[in-house]
Amino acid sequence: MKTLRLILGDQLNINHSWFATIDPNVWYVMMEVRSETDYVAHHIQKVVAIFAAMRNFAHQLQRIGHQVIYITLDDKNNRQSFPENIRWLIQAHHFQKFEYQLPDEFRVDKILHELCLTLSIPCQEFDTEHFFTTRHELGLIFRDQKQYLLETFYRKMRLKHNLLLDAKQKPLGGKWNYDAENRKPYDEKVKVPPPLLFQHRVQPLVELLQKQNVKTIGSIDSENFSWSLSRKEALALLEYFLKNLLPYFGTYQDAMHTDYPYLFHSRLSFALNVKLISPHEVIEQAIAEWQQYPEKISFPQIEGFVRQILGWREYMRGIYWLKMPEYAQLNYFHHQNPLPSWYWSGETRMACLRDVITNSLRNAFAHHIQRLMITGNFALLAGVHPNETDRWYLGIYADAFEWVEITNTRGMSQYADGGIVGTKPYVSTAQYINKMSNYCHKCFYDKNQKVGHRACPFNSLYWHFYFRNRQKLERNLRIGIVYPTLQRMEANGELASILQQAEHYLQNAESL
Ligand code: FAD
Ligand code: DLZ
Ligand code: SF4
Repeated sequence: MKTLRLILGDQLNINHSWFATIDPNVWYVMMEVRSETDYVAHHIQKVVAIFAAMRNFAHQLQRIGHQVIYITLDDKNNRQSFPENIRWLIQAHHFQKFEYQLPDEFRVDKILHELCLTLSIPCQEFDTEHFFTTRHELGLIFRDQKQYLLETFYRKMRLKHNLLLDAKQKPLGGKWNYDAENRKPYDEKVKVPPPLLFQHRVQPLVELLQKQNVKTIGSIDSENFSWSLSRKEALALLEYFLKNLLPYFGTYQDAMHTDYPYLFHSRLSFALNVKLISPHEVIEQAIAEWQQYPEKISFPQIEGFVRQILGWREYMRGIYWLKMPEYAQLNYFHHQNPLPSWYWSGETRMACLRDVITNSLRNAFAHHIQRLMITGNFALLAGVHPNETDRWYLGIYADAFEWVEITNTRGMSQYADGGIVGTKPYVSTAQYINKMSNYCHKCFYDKNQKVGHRACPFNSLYWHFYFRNRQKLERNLRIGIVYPTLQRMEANGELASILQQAEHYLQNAESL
């Protein structure tokens, strides 16, 4: 039966069983389409990386003998959306069957479902053979439960996949989670290795996007494009991480530093999310490296890394499929403010935000704590509507795909889901930022002041946030001494001026 198989831009898994045999009746289609370039303003590096990786993948398939139809953005036959192109191909080439791999995104899943209802030929969907869990596994694990704790999920995954366990199925080292040991600021005791940056020439793709008037954000060095764009490069990135960065990954996971945008992070998220590399092989190789060099890689480093991929990454996907589409509407605090326009330029006097935003625009990357405790922290304190925050995160990072972006942003960072993902809102004053970074050293604002012309905005906005959300948060045991402290500040008269300062900053957020 003459069959058309769709491969999406984030389904570049060469080890998928589809590709094990060459079948002259099967045609693969990959397409660059405006429906995907335009659903949000993406960072130019994100679009270029996806297109370049797609083109490499198509060539790889062709080299091993598969038949590939590749529709470029400027192809005159391009209908610029998945369903329109598929309908046209089926008609033009008389395909008798249509097959696709389960998309990771709810929107695309719906589009393909609806398309199949209207086609007169049979359709079949296949698993992507990428994740540890099925779409609905998390929902089954937490059936009938009100809380979805990462820790519970993570332990189940360790047991199910027999990872980092002793012969009695107990966690190696005696503890499941070594997070408490993974919170050091960067103290310069070890040198930060330079990041492994590839050097691609992508000028033709940049010109294509310009000619087609695709609206993008951020900048690109089109002569030295550094993202990993093939499986070979993704494996090299993993190898580099294991040899050079894993030994300090956990220790400095939460650290931030102006000189080192990547510190000891792997930068594997883009390659993982477009499936150039699988989470199974990343974890297997990391564990093998630790087993070979236990004196170089201590147990908390490997446990911390495995937790990110086996725990957080799969957990976020599970929550996504359990809670969408309602999840995308949640706004627990009823926040309505716009995102300050300097999120798109980095032009603010706040050194921490300036550094993270400028680097995000330059690199299409920020590491986890920068996303959570700098840009996310401020947006939540400033009462920004989660739609605005989501749109920013979905656009700016090369690794941003809705299933992992929205759960991290709307859930973990903005607490707009009222505590499905996080057990408390991740907000802080300058004290935390100063402890974990060197940002405050050269800031216009004073990290120690709560009120006054130069008072750090985080210091008053933090108390304003807790004050205005008292009813929703007061009973949350994880928040600890916040409300007793707030009460004391109220009693001694300190609070009124702090709230006034915060009001001033909220009204003038644009000019911070
Ligand atoms: P490392 O620090 O080296 O971690 C290794 C791997 O663990 C990552 O590559 C990633 O696959 C996985 N991982 C770590 N933390 C998480 C997490 N919280 N959720 C899911 N996977 C995780 N990650 C994305 O892949 N896409 C996003 O769009 C995205 N948006 C985020 C938005 C916010 C507000 C926050 C707080 C986090 C977001 N994350 C997102 C998670 C995390 O920040 C990135 O995965 C990480 O920074 C990628 O860099 P890395 O590959 O060097 O990760
Ligand atoms: C993110 C993205 C972009 C910008 N462009 C394309 C594209 O032109 N063609 C394509 O197949 N995929 C693209 N993607 C990734 C898709 O948005 C992604 O496959 C869906 O989010 C998966 O559900
Ligand atoms: Fe950020 Fe405040 Fe520190 Fe400035 S003083 S870098 S605004 S935390």
